Amino acid sequence: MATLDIAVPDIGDFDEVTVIELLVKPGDTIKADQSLLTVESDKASMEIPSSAAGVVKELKVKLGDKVKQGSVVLVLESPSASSLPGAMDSASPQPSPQEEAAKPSLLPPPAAEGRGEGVPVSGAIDIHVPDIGDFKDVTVIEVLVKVGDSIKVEQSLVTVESDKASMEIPSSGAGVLKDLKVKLGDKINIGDLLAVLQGAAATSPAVATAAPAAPPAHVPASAPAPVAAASAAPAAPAAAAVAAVAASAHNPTAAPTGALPHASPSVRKFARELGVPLAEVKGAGPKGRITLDDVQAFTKSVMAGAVQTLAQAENSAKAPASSGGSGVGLDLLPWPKVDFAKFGPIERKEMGRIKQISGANLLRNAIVIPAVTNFDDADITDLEAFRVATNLENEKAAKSGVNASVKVTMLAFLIKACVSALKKFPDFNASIDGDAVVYKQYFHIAFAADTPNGLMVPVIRDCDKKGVMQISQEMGELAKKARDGKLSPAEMQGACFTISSLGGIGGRYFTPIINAPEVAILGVCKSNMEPVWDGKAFQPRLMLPLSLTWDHRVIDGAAAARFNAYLGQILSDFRRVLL
Ligand code: CAO
Repeated sequence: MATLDIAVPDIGDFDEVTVIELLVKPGDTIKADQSLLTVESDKASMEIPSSAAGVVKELKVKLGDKVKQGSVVLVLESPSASSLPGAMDSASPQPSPQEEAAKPSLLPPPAAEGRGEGVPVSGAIDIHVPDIGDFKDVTVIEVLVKVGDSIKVEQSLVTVESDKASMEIPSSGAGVLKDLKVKLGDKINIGDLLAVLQGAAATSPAVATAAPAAPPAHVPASAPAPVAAASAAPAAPAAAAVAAVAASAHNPTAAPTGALPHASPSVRKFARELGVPLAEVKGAGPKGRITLDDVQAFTKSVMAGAVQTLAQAENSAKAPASSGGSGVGLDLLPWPKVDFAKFGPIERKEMGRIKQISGANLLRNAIVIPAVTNFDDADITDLEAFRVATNLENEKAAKSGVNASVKVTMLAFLIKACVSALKKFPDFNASIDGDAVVYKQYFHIAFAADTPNGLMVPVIRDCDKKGVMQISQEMGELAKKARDGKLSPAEMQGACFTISSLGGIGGRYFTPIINAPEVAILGVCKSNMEPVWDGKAFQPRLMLPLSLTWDHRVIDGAAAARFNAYLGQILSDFRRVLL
């Protein structure tokens, strides 16, 4: 059994191409001419075929590697050594440059003499479809230029597609586009007139007149197409085009990982540079093909927070993998575009950074979490009396120099009460992580702080181990830091549960948005003296409105009602915290 190194064949003048897909793995039995991997340049994508049959012993490349002609991509155990181009007996010496030059090339011959390389051309230049190998009747799926455009040599004019490949057809000359001879959907073949330029520049080595059809460029083991040309000869763009097309852009049946998105190589490259997951982009082109505009529109939607990529949704929401669904964007209507100035005077102000960041997070949390809000009231009459009395004592003590004055806030009591409730109802002190729920055994509580720059959410750590006084003091310090814009990222991380208090402002109830990956948030509003029936008579009681929003994936409605009721009990008689 011979061992063969399978190398990248001649791929025209593509210096280096990137491996974007591996189509085989060690142990696979492959046939001669079977596609091994997909490589891509900015102009074309192509599959690299095997020049021999056998069993894959070792892959020599991985995703993202750059390869060029001659790069060994895998080692094959083959029952019979192949002499086909691209296969090298790894035990045998490498051919000399002279031998190499004498070998048949995969390319058509270099541009015929007298085609005017570098010679300025003025007047009309006919641009024909170059040699595109043995592909016939390829469809124009994208027109990249328009009449009046200034065209450079090798600038892509149209994108064509067959069932195996997509590629951009470059211009072999420079000048102003006078006439485009093809339109979307047209079928074109080698030598067809593509465009007419008003020339004022040099032509490339490629044909500026109809190119004679050359033999196919790729290297099917069954039908090699040797052409007597030195492989060291510079490949003309037309030749590159041949190599690009003849090697297929994508073969879904061969790809173990599923189909590549339907897009031209340049669009794929653009998407890769931006980190856009093409598979999640909806193509508006013919047959659902993804265009440059589609990628740009998708990027804008993600940046605006209107759409999440699948990875974002998975990372942030940690949606259970078993939940099914495609996870693809919400396909929302575009945001209404209104010229407000038409209706009256306006002033436009850019949104601050904090608002932009928190806005995107709030939107995600509002959309992704199945949230429900329960409303309740807690009787804090006695607690408020105790708080006021404590503050008076503190003030007195501070005045007499016994200790520094710390103002005890209702929010600090609420934090202690919530820690008790979280201990009793651990589902509220949890986070979703994939298919699992993580239950936290620590009690870090966040509170929403209104600042001139927007909403900030600092975290008080280990509230179970701290007294109301210490919590009040830390809260005051963190709230000041938030208002001064001095909170560190660490001071806003690690929370288990958040409290948002509008008590100092007013209102009755609201529906706070859960701060993912937490699963619940408590909103409190301004307490009011209300008549409360005690079974015999109405009594004036100070009632605190509670709004508890919870994630229905982890918490049930009954548990939420119990959580609120328990909070109410503690707040009405704080001694219960000790029980
Ligand atoms: N009922 C009645 N009065 C209340 C109250 C309540 N539930 N909560 C606070 N108060 C009172 C306080 O006792 C204080 O009164 P005094 O000045 O007479 O003592 C006054 O309201 C102001 O309190 P405060 O709001 O400054 O202090 P706090 O400790 O209650 O809250 C903080 C601190 C940082 C949470 C708060 O300043 C804040 O930023 N709240 C806004 C939070 C927010 O924006 N949430 C919305 C998020 S969703 O968009």
